[in-house]
Amino acid sequence: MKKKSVLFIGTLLLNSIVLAQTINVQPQPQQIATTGKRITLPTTYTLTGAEEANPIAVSKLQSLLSSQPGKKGFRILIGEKGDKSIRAFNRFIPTQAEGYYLKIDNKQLVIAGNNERGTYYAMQTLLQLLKDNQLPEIEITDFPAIRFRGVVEGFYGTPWSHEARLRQLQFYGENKMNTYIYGPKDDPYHSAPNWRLPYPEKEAKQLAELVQSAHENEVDFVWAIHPGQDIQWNDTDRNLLIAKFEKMYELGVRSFAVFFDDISGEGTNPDRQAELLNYLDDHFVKVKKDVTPLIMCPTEYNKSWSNPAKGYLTTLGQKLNKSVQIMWTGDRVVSDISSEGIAWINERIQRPAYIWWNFPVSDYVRDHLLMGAVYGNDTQIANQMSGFVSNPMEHPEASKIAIFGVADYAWNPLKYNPQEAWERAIRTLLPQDAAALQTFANHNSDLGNNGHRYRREESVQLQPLADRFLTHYTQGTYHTAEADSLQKEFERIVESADLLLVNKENEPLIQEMTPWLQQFKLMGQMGQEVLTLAAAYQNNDQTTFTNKYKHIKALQQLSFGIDQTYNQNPYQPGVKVGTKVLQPLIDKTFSMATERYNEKYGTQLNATTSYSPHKLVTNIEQLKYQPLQIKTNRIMISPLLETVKWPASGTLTIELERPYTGKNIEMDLGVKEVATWGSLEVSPDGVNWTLAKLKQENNKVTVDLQNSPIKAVRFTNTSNREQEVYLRRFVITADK
Ligand code: 14T
Repeated sequence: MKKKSVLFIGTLLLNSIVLAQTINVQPQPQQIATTGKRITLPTTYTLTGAEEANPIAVSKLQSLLSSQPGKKGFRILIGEKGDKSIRAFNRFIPTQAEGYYLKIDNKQLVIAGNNERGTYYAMQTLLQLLKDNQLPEIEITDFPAIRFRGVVEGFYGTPWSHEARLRQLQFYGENKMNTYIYGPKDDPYHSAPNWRLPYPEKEAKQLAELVQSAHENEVDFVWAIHPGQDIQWNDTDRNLLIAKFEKMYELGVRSFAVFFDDISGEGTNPDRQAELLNYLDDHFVKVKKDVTPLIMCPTEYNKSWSNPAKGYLTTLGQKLNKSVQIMWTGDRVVSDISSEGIAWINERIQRPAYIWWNFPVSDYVRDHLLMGAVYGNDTQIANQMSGFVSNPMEHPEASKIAIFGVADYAWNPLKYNPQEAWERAIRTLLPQDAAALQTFANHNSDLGNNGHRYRREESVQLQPLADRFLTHYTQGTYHTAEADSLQKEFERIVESADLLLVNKENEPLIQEMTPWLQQFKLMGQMGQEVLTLAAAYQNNDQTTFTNKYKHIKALQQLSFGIDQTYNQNPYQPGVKVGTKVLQPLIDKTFSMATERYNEKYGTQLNATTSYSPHKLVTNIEQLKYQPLQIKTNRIMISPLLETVKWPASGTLTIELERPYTGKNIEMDLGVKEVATWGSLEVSPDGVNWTLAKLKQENNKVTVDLQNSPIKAVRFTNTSNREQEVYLRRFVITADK
């Protein structure tokens, strides 16, 4: 008997502990009050309001309840403000659109929305609260701090697949995001010149399906058009635009956006842009009645690109109908939103900005995965923005860590905690292997050097230890205790990579991550072996040193192989992991240990860690980190999206590992008559140089190498002034 009661008290205690831990609503509600008690979902109940309430919410509710409603028992009330069913609770319903009131006690369940979407969000909260057929006794008053929250598929690169988009829309609904802006830069029917054409049948059908799915998840599907690159400010193009909108309307689209970003020329004129948008607003949006307010992305969409003297933004602010939303990425293309920054833009556009946050988009650092926390945006400025949408990576599942954070931030910024949201996101995405995913994400969040100079924290907990170890090691002391702690992390990395590689909980996520997981595992192994190598040197153990050295060289080759095989886009090809703390730690330790060994034993082991056989050498800052790609008999420089400011006497050299039989060189700098200011030279040995004879047709330069031996190629601006060019193509073709 006695035993039993102890057990009983034990269970009770456990229950309340479990309960305290499990009330975790995403995004975090504004107000939440619990008694600590739990109730079991009853089998006999009455249901009031189902006919009037949001049908999507009602059907979600019904799928929870096993039996049909009866005439007595537990009371369930559902409805929107003003409905008879929930009249008694009217005064508890928040006044904000999409807000809701949710009450659960042992007699009743009240699901009351400020509007239909509010009721739906109350249902999403209810679904999260339900665990093992039990609900907490709870009262929640909740509403979003920011009116529009979501995602803009606005990146360059492979657009998301149809299936991926369907999974996204469900995820947005679950996380109380109400907006998906469709604007993939590489959809030809979104941008120039095909924006004028209707979608082909297959694409149209899929878009209609997305619109339907968005509706079922209470997400506004916003279809964006990007006509600025070639639009003519005449009736023809205006009518073509309206006709395209009509087509999209027929597919079910009820929300529209017009993007004027990343264009040049006539399309950038703010008076014309405002005229067109107002025309669309007056003759399309207002006529249709069921179309939501227009959204526009301006050409000057960030402060660093704005030119106050020319008044582009103030013109939009004055001329654009007040109902049109204006997007903004902050002080720079990629930047976090500050209080001063948002005040600056709002004053110019005379309305609260609609924030386009360029995170976790990785189209300018495509070799990295950005899996870190969402942080950096001011948490006190919700009332100064009309919307907050995230531009994600081309990897839809991997982007969900950040999207989850954005959902939490945009719903309730005052309660937002970056680290907690990040951990909850990881647990939600991969409950069984959350620890492994967290290890991976922890070491894969920074972007590395990049043109936008946007950086993120990475390996935060490990960094002090890594720094200490390196400082001591540089001074000549190998701290065994420090090395042991580092070893533990490398072990954890190898284990995490293996667990994730075979994980079956979320296959689309694992599939996206696989090349990076393989690289992560190799990095973990390399870390372990490098520490052992350094220890072997300390112990004067030459045999172990030599063995580990060989193994590390092999791991470096394998890693280089992955980098050259997967994710071979033309911009930042390859697969990089742990670039902020771990890889530098491994590389520096390896170099120092090997140099010391060479010195002590008179050997000539290669202490460098550059795995590429060929090298790019330049005195032009912008090009220093441009990767080289090697494909069979071709060596090429990755092209750049933005212009290159090539200074006078700026030189770019490609040094080959050894002399090859030269076939030809192709170069496209996006300009004509390159020979008037630049010279291309070739060298058979890296010492003696001869001027190459250029053949140029339009922007394309070619050099016939006529099978001459070739060890290096360089291009120099020999004029006395800066040249503005594009680096579109630079390829050396050579045999053996
Ligand atoms: F519309 C804008 F708000 C915007 O951010 N446009 C693009 C966007 O599609 C892209 O994903 C993002 C990140 O790369 O930045 C903008 O694209 C750029 C930015 C540049 F600085 C394209 C070229 C650039 F040189």
